Amino acid sequence: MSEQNQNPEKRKVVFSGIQPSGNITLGNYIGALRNFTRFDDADCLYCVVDLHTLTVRQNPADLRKRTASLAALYIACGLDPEENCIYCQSHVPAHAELAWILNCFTYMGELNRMTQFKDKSAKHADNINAGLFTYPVLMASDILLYQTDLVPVGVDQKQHVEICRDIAQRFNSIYGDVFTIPEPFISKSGAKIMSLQEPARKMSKSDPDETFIAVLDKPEDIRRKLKRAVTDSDGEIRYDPENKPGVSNLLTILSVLKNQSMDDTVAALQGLGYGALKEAVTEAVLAELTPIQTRYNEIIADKDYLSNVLKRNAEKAQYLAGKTLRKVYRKVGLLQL
Ligand code: AQP
Repeated sequence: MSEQNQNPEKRKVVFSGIQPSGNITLGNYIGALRNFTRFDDADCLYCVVDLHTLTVRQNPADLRKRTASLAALYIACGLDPEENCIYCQSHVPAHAELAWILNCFTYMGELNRMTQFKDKSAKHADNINAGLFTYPVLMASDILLYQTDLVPVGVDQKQHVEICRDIAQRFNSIYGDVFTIPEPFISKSGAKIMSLQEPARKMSKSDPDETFIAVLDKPEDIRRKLKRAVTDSDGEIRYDPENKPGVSNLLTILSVLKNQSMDDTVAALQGLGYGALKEAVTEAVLAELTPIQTRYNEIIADKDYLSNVLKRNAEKAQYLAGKTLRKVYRKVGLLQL
């Protein structure tokens, strides 16, 4: 265990990031973003991980737009940028610099086991680049630069937090207590929201539009997509992810957004049909997203405000990251002037 982990006085550090690789989905929101506001007593850093998106070809103008949009969305979801360090990954060069060092402490065999690499290689068979393969190392440096204790993520990112821990432990075992060993923070329900069209698959922002609800979708689009969500033919409202993935996914969304147990959620719908379930989910989604969209529209309209927030917080992140990076450089033997 590292020094930092053993010090009970130290305020906890929370770090997480989301890629601006598409429209932020209800899955990203429930699995990650919604949990970001839960750490009142910690020092929180929330990064727009734009470098990660380059593992897949991006349209440059769209990427710039989506990066600013995601930063605005962080704020609109309730993260006060005075209290939380909201910044872009590419504005803090230490992320890429530490990633190089950590690449030299990560084994090909470990990276080969990453399920996201396998999934994304299948999805982008024409562009299986080295960045896609070493993605978890960049993610490890994102986390380790800030001596992070907790990483709120959806369940699909658990394996990446685990490899980050392995890399940190390996480095610490050679050089002493350099990195805090982070823990994933994964909520019990909603850690994997499924596609509306193929409920056996995760909802993903880079999938076709009809498969997900975007946090910034118009109400009429939300209604339409939920109306068309795939269910099943037995007609019974019951939570059974294996046999009834579509209905169970809708129930999960409803129970999380209403802060209600699954039993209470199912009980409230007894005797009703799937139409009523979809209507209840639609109302819950609109109630959650409408105020976020209103705040988002205000924030995104004020370009100066957003760029000031990003600039100020990038400086703060650069300072914090620089401390860890210098220590790492010193430990591995790079000459410092
Ligand atoms: N369907 C989901 N349910 C719950 N949580 C989810 N997350 C992603 N999808 C779901 C969580 O959202 C955060 C964002 O992660 P990311 O942008 O770094 O990449 P990702 O996990 O690959 O998310 P996507 O939406 O599937 O993006 P693309 O399509 O670009 O790959 C993470 O905490 C993730 O767990």
